[in-house]
Amino acid sequence: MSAGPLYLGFDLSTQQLKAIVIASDLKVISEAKVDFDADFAAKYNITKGVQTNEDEGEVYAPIAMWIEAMDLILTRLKEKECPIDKIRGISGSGQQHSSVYWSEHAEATLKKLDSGKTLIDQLSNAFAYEFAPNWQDHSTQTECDHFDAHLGSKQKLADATGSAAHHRFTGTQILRMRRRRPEVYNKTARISLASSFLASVFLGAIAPIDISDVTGMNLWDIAGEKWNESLLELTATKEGVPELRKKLGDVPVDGGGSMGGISPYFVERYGFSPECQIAPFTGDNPATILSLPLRPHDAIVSLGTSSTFLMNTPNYKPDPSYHFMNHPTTKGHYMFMLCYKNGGLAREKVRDELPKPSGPDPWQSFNKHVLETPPLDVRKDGDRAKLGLYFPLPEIVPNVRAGTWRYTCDGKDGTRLAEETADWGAERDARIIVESQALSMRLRSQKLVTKPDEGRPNLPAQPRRIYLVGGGSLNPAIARAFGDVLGGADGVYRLDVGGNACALGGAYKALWALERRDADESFDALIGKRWSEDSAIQKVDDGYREGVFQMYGGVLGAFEDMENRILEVAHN
Ligand code: XUL
Repeated sequence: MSAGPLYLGFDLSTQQLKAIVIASDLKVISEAKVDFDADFAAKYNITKGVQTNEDEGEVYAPIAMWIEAMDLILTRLKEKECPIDKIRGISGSGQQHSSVYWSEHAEATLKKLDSGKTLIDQLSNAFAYEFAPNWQDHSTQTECDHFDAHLGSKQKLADATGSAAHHRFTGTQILRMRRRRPEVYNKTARISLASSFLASVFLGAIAPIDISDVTGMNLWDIAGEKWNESLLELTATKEGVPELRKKLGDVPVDGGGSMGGISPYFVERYGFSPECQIAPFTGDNPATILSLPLRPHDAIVSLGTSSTFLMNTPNYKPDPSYHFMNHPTTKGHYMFMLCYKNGGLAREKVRDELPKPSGPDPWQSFNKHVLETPPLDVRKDGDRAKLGLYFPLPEIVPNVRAGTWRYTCDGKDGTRLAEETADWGAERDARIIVESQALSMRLRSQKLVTKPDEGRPNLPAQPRRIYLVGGGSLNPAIARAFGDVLGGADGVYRLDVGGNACALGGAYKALWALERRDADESFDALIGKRWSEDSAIQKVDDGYREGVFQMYGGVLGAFEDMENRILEVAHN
């Protein structure tokens, strides 16, 4: 066993509560999880961790289930003989945007928890509402319209808060709560996010909302580092602002340090040391970028059923179609996030149009066509470049209805864009769909990247490293095409930190929060020194290729024009 203190990270996601314990040298010591459907489906009447009210578009989780899960996961860690007494710090993550409405009894109840009883037996009077709206909730269209209009435009809302209005963002959810369930809103003494809710129970007091997770609310003025007064007025009415401020509390700008010692409940019941400190918990996407020492201009591309693009950047250039959030540990840096609905399923649809391969790998023919088709299907000088959008599901980035569109343009400079009405065949679609997914990411991140300072002064602006995660990261043809389009001065890597990236990011955050020399020692510097690259990442592509990268640059404007033309006729 590694000597020295241990750190515990949690992740309260939609379907599970996970825990991971690491040593100071980042070795994983113990893991446990509670799976809401497997452990509690019948008791809490949930499917995939949530209940739904389809008539109103509401999706929510029972808070009692989360609380039961907390005792259960600690019991499981204990059963696995995790040395709980050596844990010196706890942090973690929660699904973003989800909100918890505490009652006036919450503070007092959290403070005097009796270790002879379970949490659920004691916390039943601590909530004004028994459910937490989930990030999949889409009941807030009216509230989104009000948020988008309130500062003048979607762009102005994004400028101020990092994002345009989204159904799941907590400000719109709180506004709806006040209008739809005024008795709940009036009874609410404090509002937590999923992350600060979890932290509160461990702290035995209501924990402040985290500086990164607060930027998933449409209420936080990022530049001013304070609640946006005008948006508070929209949410609570002018007279209601002081009351709403009390409910939301103050937000410390430092994501590190300790918020206080662990509640005696956990010391007495599970054997934690009274020295164990609670560090700020954050959102699950911010925690993902803490599961490795992600340096400025590094990007993570998650290729799952949907796709996500995350980047650590010092540049703040908001736009209604994506998100900027405060970086969870580094002041002045941001997490740039693109969330696409169409990813792996769209690629599979194209794959299934091709003749079924004879071998065991269902991707064999798809990959062959991705690799054998030249970039943009330009085979010789004068050939037109092929571009497309392949959305079996309505997309958010950009906001268009489901559909497939194919276009061509001049292969050199992107001029003479024209819609292609004929189908050019699934063989070509294989390359074009992967390129188009990467081109969309390049288009939206192009203003954020800078020339890499890797001793190669002639390199154009691009991400430093690209880390691929999720199912698609196992596919070498997809890695190659993403490298062709996005570059990556230091290459494309497959990142495998196990199935527990957010909890691991939480554990690393606890370590950094409590072991940093001073507030200036950055997360990536501290974790970078202890991180063993070899066990977590594997280089899968060289990334930047001279000539090819520039070729995609030549059609980026045409790709944007294509999206705009499609948006004119097919806006969601
Ligand atoms: C991000 C979002 C989801 C949840 C998942 O904006 O809503 O990624 O954080 O738990």
